[in-house]
Amino acid sequence: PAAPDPLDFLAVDASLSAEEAAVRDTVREFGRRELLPHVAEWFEAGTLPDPRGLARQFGRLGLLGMHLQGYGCAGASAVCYGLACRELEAVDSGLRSFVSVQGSLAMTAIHRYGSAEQKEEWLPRMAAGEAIGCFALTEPDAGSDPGSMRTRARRDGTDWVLDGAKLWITNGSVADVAVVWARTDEGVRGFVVPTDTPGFTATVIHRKLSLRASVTSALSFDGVRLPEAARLPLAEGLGAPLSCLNEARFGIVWGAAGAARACYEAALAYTASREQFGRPVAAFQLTQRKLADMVVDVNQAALTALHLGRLKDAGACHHQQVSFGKLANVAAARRVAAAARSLHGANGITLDYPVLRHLLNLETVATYEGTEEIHALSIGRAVTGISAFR
Ligand code: TGC
Ligand code: FAD
Repeated sequence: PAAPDPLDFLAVDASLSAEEAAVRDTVREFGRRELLPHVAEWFEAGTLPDPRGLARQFGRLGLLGMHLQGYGCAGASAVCYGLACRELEAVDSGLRSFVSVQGSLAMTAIHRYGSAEQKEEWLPRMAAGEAIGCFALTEPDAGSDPGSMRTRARRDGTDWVLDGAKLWITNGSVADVAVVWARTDEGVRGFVVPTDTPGFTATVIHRKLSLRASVTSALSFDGVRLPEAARLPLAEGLGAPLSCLNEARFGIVWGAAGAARACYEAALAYTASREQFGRPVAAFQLTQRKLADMVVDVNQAALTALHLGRLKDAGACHHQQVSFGKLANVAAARRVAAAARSLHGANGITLDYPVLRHLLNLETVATYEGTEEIHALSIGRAVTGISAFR
């Protein structure tokens, strides 16, 4: 057998089909050409300077709602979507987040729970990147426990009136449409809210030290009046938003593998060229231990992602298995990014190298879409049959 490729040690990518490899190569090439040269600048500025331009570029590549069928969406397999997430997050978690929020969250909510009119109105434009969506579940006092949300929608004749606040909403200030989850007398319901509706305001959150190449916002709803046609007719209860989260979490399983790979590749290159004590840093046993641990983490993460992708394409991926992937791969990526940063010495604390940027981003990735603790408790509940959430 051939010696392992240092950049794909377990030859995980060798099992990809030609179509899957083509998606990987297209997104990787796009990321390296169009995104990577600018991303440190965006991270330093703490924003995405041209979210609409970016959305249109993602749309042209078919990355928005990539796994959805019809309405101008690519109808790709779960593995193809995962590979796209992996290659985007190898550049920066903020860019994968942009695609996750648009496709896995906002578009999936409309595609799965929307009326024919809602789908026709929003999905083709969102797939093309002509309209940007956000997904508003988290509130100032309801994060891990979204079932305690306070945002409320009450009926007023044939209309609904929405009052409340959401926090930490990716793309909230640049969105044309917000999928907002609210408590009603009938339980949790979802609403498709055009962001120019009177009473809707979005404010950018500043001073983030993580996911800086991403717009994060606070939303407030002050008597936002909506017709019945704005309610997602098929969404009944908290299970509806949670089912959308599974889609985004699946993308994160792959994305974290991409961030880990990028940090490992940076460390491998850096330690080969940096010399101390008359030898490349890569020659020291302590470095090789770190590199070996990274190889294990990076390849196990890639395997986990691909396995879950194959299960998902077979219609057999349970949300508790997605929790496994999110917990395992984000933890692996954090270990790899921390070790890679240390191997870069002082250079590792700058934006000239990607390692600290990834490590900082991964603090968010470990927090959103269910914290580490939440996924641990989901797995704990699955294997014991006992809920330790409350
Ligand atoms: P629980 O009683 O467990 O469940 C309520 C109903 O929902 C069902 N369910 C799920 N369905 C589909 N997928 C899942 N993952 C599901 N988890 C639960 C469940 O079967 C039940 O259905 P039914 O018919 O029996 O009523 O609810 P709980 O209140 O005990 O909460 C469970 C818990 C803690 C796991 C859940 O609340 C949770 O996942 N919390 C974390 C919240 C979270 O992840 N928020 C993310 C916000 S969006 C975001 O962060 C975007 S970041 C940007 C980016 O993605 O890049
Ligand atoms: P809390 O829920 O307050 O948790 C605090 C700590 O308590 C954590 O360590 C948590 O694990 C722990 N904890 C909580 N409950 C338990 C328990 N039962 N047992 C043990 N430990 C527990 N949300 C959206 O709706 N849409 C978005 O687009 C979005 N984008 C985001 C972008 C960024 C940059 C960030 C940082 C967050 C984003 N979020 C978004 C919010 C994100 O989903 C929440 O931050 C996350 O769900 C955690 O909620 P919290 O921050 O309120 O933390």
